[in-house]
Amino acid sequence: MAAVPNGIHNPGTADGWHGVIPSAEFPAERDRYHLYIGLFCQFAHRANFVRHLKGLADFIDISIVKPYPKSDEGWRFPSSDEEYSGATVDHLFGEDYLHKIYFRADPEYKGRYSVPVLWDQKAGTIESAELLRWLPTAFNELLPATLASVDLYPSHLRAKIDSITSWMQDDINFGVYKAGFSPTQEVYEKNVVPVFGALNKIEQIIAQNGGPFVLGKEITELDIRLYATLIRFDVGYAQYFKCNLGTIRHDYPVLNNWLKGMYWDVEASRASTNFKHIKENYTKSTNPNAITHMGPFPDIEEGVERHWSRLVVGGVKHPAVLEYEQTLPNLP
Ligand SMILES: N[C@@H](CCC(=O)N[C@@H](CS)C(=O)NCC(=O)O)C(=O)O
Repeated sequence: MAAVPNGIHNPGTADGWHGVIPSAEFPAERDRYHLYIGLFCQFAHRANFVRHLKGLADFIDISIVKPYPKSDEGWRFPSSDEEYSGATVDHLFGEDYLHKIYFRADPEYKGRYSVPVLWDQKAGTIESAELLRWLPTAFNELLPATLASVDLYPSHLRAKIDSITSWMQDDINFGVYKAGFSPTQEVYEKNVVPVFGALNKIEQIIAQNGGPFVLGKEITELDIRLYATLIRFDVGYAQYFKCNLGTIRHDYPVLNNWLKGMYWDVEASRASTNFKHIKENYTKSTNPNAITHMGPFPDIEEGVERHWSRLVVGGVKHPAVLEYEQTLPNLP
């Protein structure tokens, strides 16, 4: 196997890989890269969403781990594409565990075996927490103009995107995990509050911008980050992460309309969403009797309101939530 270039990853450590496409080491090429994901994972979802939105499915093939079981050895591939609907065998190497892909890149690797992984068939792996920042433009030189021009981080919206990202990541995207993995009652009660403070704030921002996207008429990376978390909210996090001071469908009319619009109107959303994988991930890997909740029904509601001004802005009125919401900055 080729040596991993300096600065991309330090072999024998727990560090991730930090390659970027396109670059001298990693040029944009059809069929060179392979994406490993789990359909349950909101971070992997971002990459798969971009893959569909930007028409990259023809350029980057995909393998999908099963949502459970999860042991110290990490995620598993099914033994056939029929074993668990939506999950696939490892199309590249036929491995049984995802960690074996990491060890192919670095036999002494000491870190986590997480999805997503973008495997470079020529040089090693690239796995990057920054995928959402560069994947949307990575293959632009090979794409038709209609797809190349879809810009999720346009210069005129960057100040707003950066401002919202600074708290949305902590309070919503990672916030649900902080609440869900709280070790004590006190920590849980502290951690669950910012999730809803930030949802209250986003509810207002979308209403101000008039939809259908967070910042108005243009879809941006904010919509992808927020979608990957909120499509899991009522069906997953509200139950197993105890994020239930409210639900999207009951307490957030604007966010719910945004979510429905994303799901029903943006094809890349539906193509990348699998509710069974989302619900069975935590319940079947951590819950003692592995019982998965049936509800809520339906997974996502229908009927997108096209007249955004008809929506009444909602929010969770818990005093601690309202107090936290006041600390979040207004849009620049
Ligand atoms: N570096 C990744 C981390 C993604 C991540 O945390 N994935 C979770 C599933 S949602 C995972 O695979 N965890 C396995 C583990 O940590 O052992 C990213 O942010 O893109």
